[in-house]
Amino acid sequence: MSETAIHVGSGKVRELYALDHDRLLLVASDRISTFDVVLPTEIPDKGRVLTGLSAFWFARTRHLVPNHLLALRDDGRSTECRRLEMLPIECVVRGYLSGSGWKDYVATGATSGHVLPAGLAESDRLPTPIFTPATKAQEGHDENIDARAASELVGAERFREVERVALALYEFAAQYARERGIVIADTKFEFGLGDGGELVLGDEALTPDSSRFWPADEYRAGEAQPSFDKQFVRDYCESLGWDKTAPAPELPAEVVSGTRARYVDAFERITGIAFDDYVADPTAVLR
Ligand code: Q0N
Repeated sequence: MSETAIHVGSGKVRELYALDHDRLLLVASDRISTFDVVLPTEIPDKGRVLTGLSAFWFARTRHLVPNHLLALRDDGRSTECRRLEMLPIECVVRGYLSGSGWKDYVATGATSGHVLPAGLAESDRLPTPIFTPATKAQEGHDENIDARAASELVGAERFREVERVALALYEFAAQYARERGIVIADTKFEFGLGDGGELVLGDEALTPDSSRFWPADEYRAGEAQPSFDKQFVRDYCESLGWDKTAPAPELPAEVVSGTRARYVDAFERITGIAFDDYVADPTAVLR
């Protein structure tokens, strides 16, 4: 007799199911997106790598904030989690100037209301990490918002709390990953509230899908950085002259295997656990 999981939501690469009144099941697929389009070709074990990495961080950041993780399923890609009341903002922390933060800076000298020093270059490390919240767009791109707009959405006191906690999580993880050869340039957290109104970290956290991971040994300020995980995929798609609108091209076997190897490498570098050991027993990341 197995329980019935009711499908309640889809992301580009993940599915969400309700297990009961209090619990959800978050399932990470092997789908991959680039330039905001999901590719027709899957990357074997990508969902397991992201699930294991996220659970590793949840287990190691409990001292900073409670999180929604209840258990990992034996498949290594499914996380049982506490059902939360999610906050209506994306909690982004940037340690480096890239993506929309860089675009905002070029246009205005600021991002999410943080006025930055003049003369910064693309991919520069920021003087100190900054909290740059964004709206949760139903479709299209999230929009960066300032502290006032975010405070209107979650309340001023809750805003100060998520800013403090998100910065603490980023600083902990960025230092940990940097010592293992990976720059976490920026990352997005999603928080919710538990039954007692307490702040709880949800979603997946500190994975290459929710963050920019850069190989530290190739880091050079002043230009766009190669993505740790998706660079082969992007380079291949660019080489075809694909116009970045759906449908995306199929990936050849060597791009698939090279990309899978990058995900597994990121997992093993950060966790210090052999990926095969995780597959044999997902609880290995929780100890
Ligand atoms: C929730 N999302 C956005 C999967 C990812 N613990 C939770 N409690 C209540 N709601 C959510 C969570 C979590 N995590 C998070 N939507 C609902 C990300 N989803 C989108 C759909 O695919």
